[in-house]
Amino acid sequence: SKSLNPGISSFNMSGFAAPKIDEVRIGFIGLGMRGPGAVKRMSLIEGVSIKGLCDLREKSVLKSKELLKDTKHEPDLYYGSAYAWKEMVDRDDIDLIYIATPWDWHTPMAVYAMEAGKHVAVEVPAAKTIDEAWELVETSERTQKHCMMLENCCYDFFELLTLNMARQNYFGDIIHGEGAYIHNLLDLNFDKENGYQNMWRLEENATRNGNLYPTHGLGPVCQIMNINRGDQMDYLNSLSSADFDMQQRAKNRAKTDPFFSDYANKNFRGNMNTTLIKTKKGRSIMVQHDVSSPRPYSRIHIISGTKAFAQKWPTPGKIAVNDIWLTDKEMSGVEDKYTPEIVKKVGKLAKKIGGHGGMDFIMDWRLIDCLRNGLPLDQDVYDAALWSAIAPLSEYSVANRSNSVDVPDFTRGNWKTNDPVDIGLKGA
Ligand code: A2G
Repeated sequence: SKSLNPGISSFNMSGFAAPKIDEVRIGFIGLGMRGPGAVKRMSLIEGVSIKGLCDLREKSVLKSKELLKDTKHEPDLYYGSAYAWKEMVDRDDIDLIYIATPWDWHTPMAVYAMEAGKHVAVEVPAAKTIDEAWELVETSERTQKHCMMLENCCYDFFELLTLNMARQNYFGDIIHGEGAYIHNLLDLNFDKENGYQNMWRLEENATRNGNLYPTHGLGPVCQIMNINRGDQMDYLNSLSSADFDMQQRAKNRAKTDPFFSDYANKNFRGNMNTTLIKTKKGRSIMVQHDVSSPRPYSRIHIISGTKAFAQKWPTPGKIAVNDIWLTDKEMSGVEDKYTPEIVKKVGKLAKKIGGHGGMDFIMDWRLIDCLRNGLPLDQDVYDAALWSAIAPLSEYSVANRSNSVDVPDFTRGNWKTNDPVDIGLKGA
């Protein structure tokens, strides 16, 4: 398999800067859960022109168009067939395709868009299989188009703060990190009216067993550890608990709704998945996934170094030095000293506009700022491929009594010399 054969990279997209784009012309595909918010946020950013809106459903397209009613944007609308998006992507007056469709469609749409000469911003996870992850890498390298995964958690306030602190050696050597996606989605995943179209997310949980959603927890930890840019993942082990909730819920629902009869007999993925990753430089990462237990939301975000320790959840985030938590006053001092420039610049506006407390806006703003100024994007195709690949690798380990699995090096050796991510820490 390709994952065991590192090969060579035809062109290194890490640090790649595309020619400046004065006005970034965007086409959106997928206007269900995530799309409309992105349309709204992008419409507020200078130097953006929204050219097209696409979804299977006319209703969704019209709803997003409505969000633009008092703005300068007059997008064309695409809907009604499963391939309406191709018509939009084939246009020659679009620079960026923004993809927020079900997971199955992420790679096919991203690849098609890069082939059609467009940069791509794609929701998490960018790929579902190792082959898809390689396809993204090979296509981005060959076409020299950006393929950014929209890992919004890399732009959250405490995550950016700890990244900036790590850069200035506050934590000393980073030894260990933890991330997670722990979010009770039981109701949402079983919601036929307001949930995911055709219950696609329930289907994912009913047919795959592992960490299906690793990127929210991993992204910020990987940036702090310079994964793909100074360090690299080596191997992982993954273990899942049994499912104590989802099949039972499917059985109950099936009593009154035949739609769920199929699901009543499916082997749902376990409530909790825990994956352990070893890096080439000897660090460890733990990443967890649970969307079906009655727990408060958490992405953990633990950074453990030789000099200091950080933990975001339960919020507010805390820092400890010499085994002792900083006081509120000391914490304000840290914030004064280490708040990154990008947060100073757009943090306040982001909080006002919102989107997971502001991080969604910082992400979209930064994407446009990089494209307009011809800067490398913070998340390149290797990050998209690697962070997404943890899902299929975890499935493989879970299916094999948690035995270790090698993690492919999508950079094919370039991790040793790639520069750390910029992300507007020093200026934006
Ligand atoms: O819940 C949150 O908004 C998730 N994002 C998003 O990825 C999706 O899973 C959604 C489900 O309703 C974060 O947690 C940052």
